[in-house]
Amino acid sequence: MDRTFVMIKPDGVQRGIIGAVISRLEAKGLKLVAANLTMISEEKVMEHYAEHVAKPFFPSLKEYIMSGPVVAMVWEGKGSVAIVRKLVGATNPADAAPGTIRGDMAMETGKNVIHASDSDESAAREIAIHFANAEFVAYARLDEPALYE
Ligand code: YYY
Ligand code: MG
Repeated sequence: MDRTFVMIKPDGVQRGIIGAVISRLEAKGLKLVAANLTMISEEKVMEHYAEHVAKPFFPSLKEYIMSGPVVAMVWEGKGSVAIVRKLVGATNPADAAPGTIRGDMAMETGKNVIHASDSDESAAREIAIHFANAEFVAYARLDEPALYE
């Protein structure tokens, strides 16, 4: 089954909306298969945001991501990468559509609540940065037969 990496960023944790964000992914029908409340190390931030390290916003992005705990998660479901990106919405919350997490719960790009992998390749790469195989839990959701055709 397709997997995607999702992270509730420090602003989401500090604002007490962990549950609200997770509820949206659960309600969609996605299955949580790994989760970790953690402080992200500098090494992991550099790896995770490798594509952005040379960009002008990277120093502030790094400081923000390391400013408090994050909730790192892996969510499973058919087409989960594209589905979660849609649920998350545009990078700039001011442009994100109503009904999306960023559209409904955030104000500015630098504090946009949530990260989600942008492709299957990114998902595999990011999952490997943040989780070891032993951290995954295999189980069936009781509603799976009602979710899939
Ligand atoms: O994948 P997504 O999170 O929607 O956006 P990216 O373009 O990959 O940027 C990652 C992250 O960097 C973004 O969520 C906020 C931050 N950022 C920023 O602070 N300022 C920018 N101009 C662009 C991105
Ligand atoms: Mg991105």
